[in-house]
Amino acid sequence: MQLIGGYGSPFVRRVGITLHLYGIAFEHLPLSTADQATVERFSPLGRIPALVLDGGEVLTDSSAIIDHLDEMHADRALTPRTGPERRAILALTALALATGDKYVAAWYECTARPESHRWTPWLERLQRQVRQGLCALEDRIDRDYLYGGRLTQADVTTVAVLDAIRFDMQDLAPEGSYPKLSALSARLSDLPAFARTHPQGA
Ligand SMILES: N[C@@H](CCC(=O)N[C@@H](CS)C(=O)NCC(=O)O)C(=O)O
Repeated sequence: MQLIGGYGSPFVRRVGITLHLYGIAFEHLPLSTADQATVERFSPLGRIPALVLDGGEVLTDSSAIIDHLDEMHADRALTPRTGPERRAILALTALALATGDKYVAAWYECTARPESHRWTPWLERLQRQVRQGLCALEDRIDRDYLYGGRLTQADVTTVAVLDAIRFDMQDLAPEGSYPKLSALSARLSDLPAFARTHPQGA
């Protein structure tokens, strides 16, 4: 299996963490979206992540990839297959993913668009949405985790998003903000799955 994309992307990182936690061997190709021609060999729109399965089939989009990994490793799945727990964990994961989407959009707004073409009210809306997402997630921490006092995909995705924001756009989540999410990230950063995929080492 090959995972395409660098861990600076929270979407790639959540897949990398999940692969490590499930004990699945894989090769990591830390390509950036700037490596457009190479990424497009795997992913028609040039987006990351992509996962090349052992038979050569390629999956794109972190949620589709993780759904496949969950199906293969149902005994360890970080999202239960059915029931109210599944609904709650998917809802929290969706909240973290939406926060990640808004952070990535804000980051492109600041890095890809020439300064003369930036529309400040739009950038401010994106930044406000990132903060609102992080606040909502902070409020949901219960017994050290987002759901049920144990590690789930909601925690994996939230920590991938928070760490990426802190790595790239520190002013959206300065030191000392979101104390419960920060404690979760600090605790999980000791696990090899998180340490080996940190954006700092990407
Ligand atoms: N919903 C997608 C989002 C993936 C995504 O936004 N990837 C970014 C990098 S962080 C990307 O490929 N951007 C380039 C583009 O969309 O053209 C997922 O969960 O995988």
